[in-house]
Order: sequence, then C-alpha cells, then structure tokens
Amino acid sequence: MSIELAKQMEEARSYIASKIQIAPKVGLILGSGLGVLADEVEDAVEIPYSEIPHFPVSTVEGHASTFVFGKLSGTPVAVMKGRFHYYEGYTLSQVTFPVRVMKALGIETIVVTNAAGGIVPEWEAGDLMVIRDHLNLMFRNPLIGPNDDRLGPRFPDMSNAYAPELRTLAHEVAREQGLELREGVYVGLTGPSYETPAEIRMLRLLGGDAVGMSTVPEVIVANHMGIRVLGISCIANKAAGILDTPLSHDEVIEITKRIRSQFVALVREIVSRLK
Ligand code: CYT
Repeated sequence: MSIELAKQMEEARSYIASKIQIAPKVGLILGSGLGVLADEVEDAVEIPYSEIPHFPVSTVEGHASTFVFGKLSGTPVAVMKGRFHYYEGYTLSQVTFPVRVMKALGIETIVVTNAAGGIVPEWEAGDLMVIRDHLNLMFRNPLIGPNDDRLGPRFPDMSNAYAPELRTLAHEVAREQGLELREGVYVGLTGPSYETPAEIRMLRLLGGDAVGMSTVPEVIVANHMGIRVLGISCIANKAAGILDTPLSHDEVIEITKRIRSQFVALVREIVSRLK
C-alpha cells in the first residue's frame, strides 16, 4: 500500500460519484452464484468494473463483474456483482481495491458473501453460515507494504473482524424467517485447486468450519479502514473427502441457485435493519 493508492482510490471514487445519485451506506460483495441479489436493487445504476479507473477485470466463470448502485429495502447500497480472486492472478492490493473505493464512497458496513465448502461433517450443501471469524491460510496479507496512516493503522486489530452485533442481527432475522443459520470459522485458501481430503482433515483440526478462496483479504482491508463486516457463506458443497463424489464448480453454482431465494430474503431483511 502506498500514497499512490489514496490517489487511485480518489480517481475511482470521483468517477463513480459522477454517475450515481445516492450516497451508499452499505456495501455488498456477492459471491459465486449469489449475484441475483443485485437484481433486487431499485433505481439501479450499473457501472462495469472495466469502466472504473484502476479496477481490474473479473474473469472467472459464474461471476459477473459490475457494480450496482441503488436502494435495497430502502437502504442506499453499493453492490459488487462479482469480485476479484487472488487465484485469477491479481495482487491482493487489486483484489481489495473495490473495498477501499466503497469506503471512499461512504459505506460504513459491508456484507461479504461467498460460496464455501462445508468442513463440518453434519452440514449439508445449501446451508447458510454466518462467519464468526476466519483463518487466513492464504499466507499473505493485503496490508503488506508501506502503510498510509490516513487510511488506517499499521497494525489493525482483528479481534472482532466480524462485528458481533451484526452476527446477532443475522441470527435474529434468520429466526424470524424460520431459517436455520449456521455459524462458524471460514478458512481462506488461495485455490484454485480444491482442497485434498487430507487438507480438509487438517483444516477441521485447526478449527475451520467452511473453506473457500475469497473473503479474507477483503475483510482484512475492511477492518483496516474501520468498516463493520458481516460475512455469510453459502455452503455449496461438502468439502473434499466427506463424500466420495468429486467437487465441481458447476455443483457450486447449482447449489447456490437452489438456495438463492432464502439467501436473498435473509440479506434483504438484514440490510433493511442496518443503521
Ligand atoms: N468449495 C468451495 N472449497 C470447496 O470445497 N466452494 C470452495 C473451496
């Protein structure tokens, strides 16, 4: 991170600000197969990432690559339909750049979602999980490099990286909707190969409940900038070795399609109650 970063953020911010009427309060990052939530945004203004200064372009199948600005259940939002993954070849600074731009636009809270593999043997594909905490097993950190003290501290606290009050809110809404909501620790790996059964056994021993290839870098940067985070994983498959069947990205997309409506209802209601 450098002084140059602040300048790039400002260029991206002002480009977006020139195209939108609202002042987003909440940011949403929609993971694989979960982009439908963006279709619910009212008075939507779409800005493809490719138009925005200094943005990389997303390439992975099953991911769109556009910002959607507007209102979701009355709350002004910035929705990322598609995100950048480390495994696509971007630096973590590129992966997390949109989070910084959303902060520059004024968001105070971010809802980060993903499709993940379930490590807890009893969990089923299609379950939803609130992220309580994470394990950064990407073994790299988006904050490495000179720190710009205007953006955040050199050594950010991560003891409540996933805001406790937002987790409580998510459980309240789920209860009202009669939805069973899991809670657990998300393990972030680089991918893009899925884990081996031995790795999944290791992750279980280490305290992981779900595993994926995103989220951790964005959440570190959100914490760096003082953004409150809510994380929700869609358990898209049982992790490797739990069943005999091979893992496929098609399966991940298929399951996320199946639980779409529950996911959309949950997140919509949570967003409507964010203050
Ligand atoms: N599933 C997934 N591992 C998995 O098993 N969606 C990401 C990583």
